[in-house]
Amino acid sequence: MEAAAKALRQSATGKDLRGFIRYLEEHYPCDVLRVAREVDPIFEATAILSRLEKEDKFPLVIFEKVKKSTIPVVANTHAAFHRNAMAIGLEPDAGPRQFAAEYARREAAPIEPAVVRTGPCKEVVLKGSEVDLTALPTLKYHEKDAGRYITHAFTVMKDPETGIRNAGIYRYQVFDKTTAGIQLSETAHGHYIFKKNLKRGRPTEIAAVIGHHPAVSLGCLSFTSIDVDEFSIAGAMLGEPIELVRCDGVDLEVPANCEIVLEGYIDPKERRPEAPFGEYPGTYGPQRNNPVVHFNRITMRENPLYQSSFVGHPDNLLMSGLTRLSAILSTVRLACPSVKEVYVPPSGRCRYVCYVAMEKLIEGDPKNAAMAAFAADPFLKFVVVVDDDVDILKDAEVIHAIAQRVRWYTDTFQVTHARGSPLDPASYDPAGGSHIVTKVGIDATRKANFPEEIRVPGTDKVDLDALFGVRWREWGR
Ligand SMILES: Cc1cc2nc3c(=O)[nH]c(=O)nc-3n(C[C@H](O)[C@H](O)[C@H](O)COP(=O)(O)O)c2cc1C
Ligand SMILES: [Mn+2]
Repeated sequence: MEAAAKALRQSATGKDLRGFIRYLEEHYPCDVLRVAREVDPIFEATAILSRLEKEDKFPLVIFEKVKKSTIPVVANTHAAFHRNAMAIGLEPDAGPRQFAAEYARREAAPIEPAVVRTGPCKEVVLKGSEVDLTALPTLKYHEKDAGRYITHAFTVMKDPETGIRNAGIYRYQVFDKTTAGIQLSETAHGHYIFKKNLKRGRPTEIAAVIGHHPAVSLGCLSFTSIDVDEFSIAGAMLGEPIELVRCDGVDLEVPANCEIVLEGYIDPKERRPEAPFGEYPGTYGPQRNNPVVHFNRITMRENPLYQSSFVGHPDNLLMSGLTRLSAILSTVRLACPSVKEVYVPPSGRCRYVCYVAMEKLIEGDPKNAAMAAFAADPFLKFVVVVDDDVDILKDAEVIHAIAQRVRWYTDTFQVTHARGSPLDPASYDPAGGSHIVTKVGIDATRKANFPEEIRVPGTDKVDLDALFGVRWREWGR
């Protein structure tokens, strides 16, 4: 019954980006704001988003007219938690726990994509001298960004060893009509695929896919093995097989119902300075000599939408945080069966910090759980393991457990020189974009002989309404 209701709710949200927007405008009109007047892609669009954020407002925003482009920009798709929940068939009032459970359920039942002959993303084909990245309404986001960026394209590649498809989101700095810089962090499969081709002296073919239903982006961000095609997980998130069409310029397949496809290849030899760029930690990612992509074909819908992600803001952070919980949990539970749940709190930018709640049945387990979390997710730097009566959605409860239950000398461990994110502002050489970091695990569970904690018998049985009527509820309002 519940599964059928979810499927029904989800199919109402559409199969593609425009379908999702139509659904929101019809049922949740407050969730969409349109800007009809012309906006400057250099800081003006992001100033509007940033101002909305200051006011604690996270609607999806459509910039209908961006200076020097005919294509509208769809921004902030993932910035509000409830839109992520709705995208995978949950009620808008679902919380992170329900999201994590539903995401894990779908991830465990992948739906293979289906190749079809053609689709909407092929309505317009641009090749040769018609290829022009500068005609896209790419934005300049933050003050010191090196240029205009494509931030919400999931890039398709194929592993040269296995032939298995890979999809991940990597930023592109637009250099000119046909070239762009790409940042393949050491945390991404895309980096390994590029390196495998590099060893063989071969270019890496890519297709950058822009604009799809948010369930597809959530699926592409699944923290899965390099041997799993993210499109099979994206299908599970969407509740139906992703229809793929073959590209004509590269040996790759892309979703038929996306908005824009950029086809090209990464030159194995060429490097060019890319960035600074305002990144997810809330600091600028440093300039690095990054690979260069040559684009030689663009296909799109007749009146395409361009999707942007506001990196360093909830639009980007939520997407990346929610999609890694299931992989961390399953790895940690493999190591320690009595682990109950995991969370990557927004206070850790949904990337660096992980809380693990467990029923401690065996001494020593908390440290194994922390090691397993580090093995699962290279972004993690601090893992805190607590007893399962601690609500790990609340930072204050976890800090309380650290304050009360940790003997630093025996209950923590550190691993130096481990692989982390090259954007980590506390890496060994943040200005040089080093991905080498130190990881710290903390066992904040109660230890043997922990003093008994105070409690008042009968608290749960007190009926405040019977005692005070509604008056007690007024306090603190
Ligand atoms: C909006 C957004 C931008 C991102 N930009 C990058 C990026 O430029 N480089 C990168 O390596 N990862 C980036 N990521 C993170 C990767 O997409 C993520 O780690 C993904 O799981 C990588 O997939 P892969 O391991 O299959 O390559 C970004 C994520 C989001 C949500
Ligand atoms: Mn992958």
